[in-house]
Amino acid sequence: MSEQTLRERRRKHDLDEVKTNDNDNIKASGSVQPSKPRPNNRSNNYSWLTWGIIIGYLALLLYRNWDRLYDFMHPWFGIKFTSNNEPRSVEILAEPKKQEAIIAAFKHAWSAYERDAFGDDEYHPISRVGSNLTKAGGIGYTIVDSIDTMVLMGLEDEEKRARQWVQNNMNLDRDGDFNTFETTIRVLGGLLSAYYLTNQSIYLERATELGDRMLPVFDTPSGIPMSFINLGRREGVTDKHNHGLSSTAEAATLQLEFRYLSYLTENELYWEAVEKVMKVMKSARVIQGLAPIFISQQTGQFVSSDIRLGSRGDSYYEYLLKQHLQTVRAKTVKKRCIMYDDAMDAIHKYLLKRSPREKILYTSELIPERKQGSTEVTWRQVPKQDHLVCFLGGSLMLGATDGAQMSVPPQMQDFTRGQVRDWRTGVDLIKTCLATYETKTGLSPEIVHFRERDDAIPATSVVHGDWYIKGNRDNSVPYDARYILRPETVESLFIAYRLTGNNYYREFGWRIFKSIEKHCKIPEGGYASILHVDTIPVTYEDKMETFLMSETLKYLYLLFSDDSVLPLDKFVFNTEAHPLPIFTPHMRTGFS
Ligand code: DMJ
Repeated sequence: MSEQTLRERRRKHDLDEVKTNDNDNIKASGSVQPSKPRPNNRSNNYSWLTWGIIIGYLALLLYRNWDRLYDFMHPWFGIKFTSNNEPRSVEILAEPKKQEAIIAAFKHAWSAYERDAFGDDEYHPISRVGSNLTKAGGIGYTIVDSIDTMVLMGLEDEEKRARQWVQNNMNLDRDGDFNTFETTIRVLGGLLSAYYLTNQSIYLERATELGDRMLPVFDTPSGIPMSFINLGRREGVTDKHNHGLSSTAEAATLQLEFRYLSYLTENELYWEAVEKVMKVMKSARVIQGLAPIFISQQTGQFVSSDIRLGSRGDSYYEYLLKQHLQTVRAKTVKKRCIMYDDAMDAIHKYLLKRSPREKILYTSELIPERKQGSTEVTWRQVPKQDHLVCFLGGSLMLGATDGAQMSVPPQMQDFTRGQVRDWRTGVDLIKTCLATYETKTGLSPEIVHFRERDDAIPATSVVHGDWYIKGNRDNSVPYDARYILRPETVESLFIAYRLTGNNYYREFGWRIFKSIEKHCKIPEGGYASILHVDTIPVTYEDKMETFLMSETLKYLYLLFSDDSVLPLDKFVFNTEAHPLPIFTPHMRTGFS
C-alpha cells in the first residue's frame, strides 16, 4: 500500500471519529452543539495511575507504621491491633556447631593465658606475658572473670583448675589500690555467679571476704563510695585525679553484686551500703532524669560535668533497670522503677538524635558550658557515641518487657505506649551499632561521630555515610579507631534475639564472631585488640581484655543457645555478664 493511500485512510478515519462524536452530542442535547473536549483514554489512564500511586503509597505508609498507629490509637481508644510484621511464638533452639566454634575460641584465649600468665590479672598475647593491676600483686581478675563462662560451656577441667587457684592461691590481702567498680563487677560478680552455677562453697567464701574488705569504701560523708579500695589495709582511697569525686557509673554499678551477697549471707550491711548510694542519687538533683558523670563523695550532689551514656555514665542507666529486675517480683519492691522511667524519658527528650541524611538514630552527649562571668549553664550537644553505649539497645528492649515472661516476640498490644517507644528505640539503636560494624575489618570502633548539617570534620577522618571515625590533625592513629574486643553489641544481639527470635540478630552476631576470628586471633594463642578497624592488615595492641572471656564470648555463646539456658525472666546479668538469679529479698528496696 502506498504512503499516499495510507494518509488518505487515516484522514477518513479521523473524520468518521469526529462525525460519531458530533452525533453523540446531537442525541444528548437534541440540537447541534459544539463538541466539548472529552477526556481521552490516555488521560484516563494517567488519573488511574495517579490514584494507584497515591493508594499504594498510603498502603505502604500504613504497613510500615502499623506499630506506630497502634501506639497512637491504643492509649486513646483502647484499640487492639496485632503487629503483622513480626513472627509469633518463635522457638529459640541451639545451634551446636556455632557454639562449638565459640567454645574453641574461648579455649584458644584461655589456654594461652593459662600457659603464659596463669594467676595474673591481665594478659598480653603478643609479648606472651601477664601483668597485675597493682604492685602488691594480683587478685585473679582474668581467672575469676572467666569461671562462669567455663561452666556454661561445659569446660569442667578448666573450671576445676581455676577453682583450685581460687582455693589455694587467691590472695586478697594485697596492700594496693584496686578500682572499686572493676573489682566489684569482675571479681565479686564473677565469684557470686560461679557460686550460683557450681554450688562450690569456696566461691562464696571468697566473695564474702572480698565484700568485707571492700565495705570501707562507703565510709564517706555522703555514702557515695570512694573510687579505690586498698584491700590489704581495708581502706577506701579517693581518686587523686578527680578531686575526691566519684564517677556516677562506678558508684551506681555495685548494687546487683552487694545485694546478692547480702541475700546469700543474710548480712544486711552490704545491702544497706549500696542501697544508700541509690537513695543519695535519688535525692541529688539530676537533670530531668539524666545524671552528670561525676558526683561528690562529700555532698552527695552531682557536679557540673558531661552527661553521656558512654564512659562513666553507661552502667548507671543499665543498673537502674537491672537492680529493679533483680527483685522485680518481690512484694517488697515497687512495681515500676521511677528513676529508670524518668531516665528513659529524658534520653528520648534530650539525647536521641537522627543523622540528617540516612536518619540513623543515635545518642548524643551533653557538655556543660558557662559564659564568662555568668552562672547560667548551657548544654552543648555533641554527636558522639562510644561503643560502650551499644548495651542500650538490648537494655531498652529488656526494660520494655519489665522482666516478665512474654511471647516471642512480645505482642505490642501488651505494652504501654512508653514500652512500645522504648522497644522501638532499642531496635533502632541496635541497627545503628551494627552499622558501625560495616568497616574493613567488620569490627566497630571505640568511638563514632555522626554527621551534622554543614559540619566541618577533620580531613583525616574515615567517613562511612552518616557516621565517621574522627581523625587526628597530625594524621596519627586516632584513639577512636580501635576495637578492644568489647562486648556491648553482642550483648544487645543476645537480648534482642532471645526476645524476638529474629534470626537477623544471630546472623549478625556470627559475622562479628568471624571478624574477631579473622582479625584479632593470634595464631600462637590468645586474641588482641586492634588499633584501627578500617586498616588491613591490622596492627595489634598487646592486650587481651578480660571481658573477652567473661562477656564477648559468653554472649556470643548464649546467642546460639536455646532459651532454657539462663532465661531472661529468671536471671539478670551484671554489667560484666555474670548471671545472677532473680530473688525475693529479705529487705525492702526503696530507692526507685
Ligand atoms: C566491661 O567491663 C563492662 O561491661 C563495663 O560496664 C563497661 N566496660 C566493659 C566492657 O566494654
